[in-house]
Amino acid sequence: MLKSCLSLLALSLALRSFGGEAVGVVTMGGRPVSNVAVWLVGEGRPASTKAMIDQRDRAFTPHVSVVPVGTTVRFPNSDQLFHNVFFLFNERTIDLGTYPRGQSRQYRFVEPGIARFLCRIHSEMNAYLVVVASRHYAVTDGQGRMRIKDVPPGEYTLKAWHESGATHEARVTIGNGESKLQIDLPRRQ
Ligand SMILES: [Cu+2]
Repeated sequence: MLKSCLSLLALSLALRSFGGEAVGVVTMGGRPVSNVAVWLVGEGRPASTKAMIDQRDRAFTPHVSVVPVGTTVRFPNSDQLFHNVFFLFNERTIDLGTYPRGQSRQYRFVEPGIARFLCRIHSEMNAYLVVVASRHYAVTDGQGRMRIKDVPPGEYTLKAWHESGATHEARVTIGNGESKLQIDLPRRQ
């Protein structure tokens, strides 16, 4: 028992030292900016997962999210009123319908692209989903900070996207431990 515990501990330490971490602050025109999608394209295949965009207080939450190709996204309605969910994705328009609190719809994204979500009832509601061929991604927080954990050391193409249309692309090297990345997006009006 003790022996297997020790070997588990050794394994977890080995795994920890193997992984790199990409950290940084994304700026736009020199100022930290939130809701920027950041991802690393390398050799690892995307691992599909499950995600959710909630409809709450007349807003889609989160406003910006990133998912790997193959991911199924749920769209529950948590408000006391009807919402509609439709989105534009790779030049297609897909309408998931209009439904009340407690109901949900879902959709599986099988190709990379950027989906823009809207509600036909509340014109102020909008959100973005960035579907990427990557398993290493993040969205910047309110201070523009991002952190991508468990990245195998190696060469990657770093990509970033902001809803203003600003993008960034660069080759980066991720080492063991923390690798600091610097991204300054061009300011768009
Ligand atoms: Cu709505």
